[in-house]
Amino acid sequence: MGVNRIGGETLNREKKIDIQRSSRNPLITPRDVKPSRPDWEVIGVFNAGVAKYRDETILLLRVAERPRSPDPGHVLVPVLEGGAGRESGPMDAKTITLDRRDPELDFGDSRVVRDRSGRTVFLTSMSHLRLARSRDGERFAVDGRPAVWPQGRLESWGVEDPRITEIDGRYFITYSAVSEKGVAVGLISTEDFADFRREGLILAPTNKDAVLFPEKIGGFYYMIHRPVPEGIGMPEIWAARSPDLLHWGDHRYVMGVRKGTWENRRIGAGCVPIRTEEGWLLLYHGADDRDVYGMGAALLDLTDPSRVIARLDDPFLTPEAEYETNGFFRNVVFACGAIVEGDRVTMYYGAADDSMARVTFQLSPLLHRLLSNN
Ligand code: MAN
Repeated sequence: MGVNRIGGETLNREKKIDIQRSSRNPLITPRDVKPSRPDWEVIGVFNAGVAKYRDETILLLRVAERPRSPDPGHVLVPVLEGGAGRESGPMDAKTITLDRRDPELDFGDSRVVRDRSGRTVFLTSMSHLRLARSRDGERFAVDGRPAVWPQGRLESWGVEDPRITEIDGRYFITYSAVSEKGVAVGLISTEDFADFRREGLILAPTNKDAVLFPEKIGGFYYMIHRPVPEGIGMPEIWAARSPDLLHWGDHRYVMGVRKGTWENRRIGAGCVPIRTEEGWLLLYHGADDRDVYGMGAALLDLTDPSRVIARLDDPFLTPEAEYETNGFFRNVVFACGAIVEGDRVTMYYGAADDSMARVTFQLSPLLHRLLSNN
């Protein structure tokens, strides 16, 4: 594991973090992805996990699909069904038809269907995970078929938002397992992105945005996760540790939303923490009460990652480009992974719950900003 240095320059408050959007953005759009069934359409390809495998950049894409609807007055909701109580094994796809005029239902959020009390009763799409590969990190070939398909009744609404952490030569994928029972965190591992081994659910609902650290700290594996408390508390960032990647405990509160700011509604981990000499750099997402999602940065203690050393006041990336401000769910930049080579970070992110894009930037100015208290 390489250690990233911030170099010998003096701390400079004004040092600009120069964020370069790729001129090829958006890199992957729904048109580039073949639906998993002929009667379904792909409506989003976003929030991909990222890894370097051999000489290729791998994206594990979240592909959201729904049954094609001939009639705009009806919403066709995809769900998977299996035998009663079945926790694993193949599931059959089923379509539920909902009437847009149904007074009991609220279709105001493109992502979900809510009942009158505000509870989510369906998702409008179902996600699976699909591989895309690239040699230059910009031009991707997307597989024709799913790599990870939802399995068992606790994934009957789909699998979403994977993060990939390489630990000792094996890739561990944390993801959201979504069903009517809630959103839980699942773990899958692979050595070669061909065979995927299911390790089971590691956190019960409601929890999302879990990322594993790439190495053990003080003899334990560490994870950042994001419980979604109901009633008391907010969706904020926590840490936990484990002796074996499967059993997690010693949960600690790490950092929270900030009133009156771009991140007053929710925050959650984005990319796999990046080890630097100054601490673990956590690139995370935040959203305000208008659901505008940006990317922020914090520095966590190297030996106790539940301790925050520094945190930027402002997001370093906000939705500005057309493909970020317009899409299936507008005004979203949401990163699940990055590749770090020396001082250069290439961060891949979902834009507007619609397509994949990337930015590049240098680590050192970001660390300077963090360490000079913004
Ligand atoms: C939220 C959004 C959706 C996602 C559901 C379930 O509504 O993040 O994109 O499908 O949660 O995880």
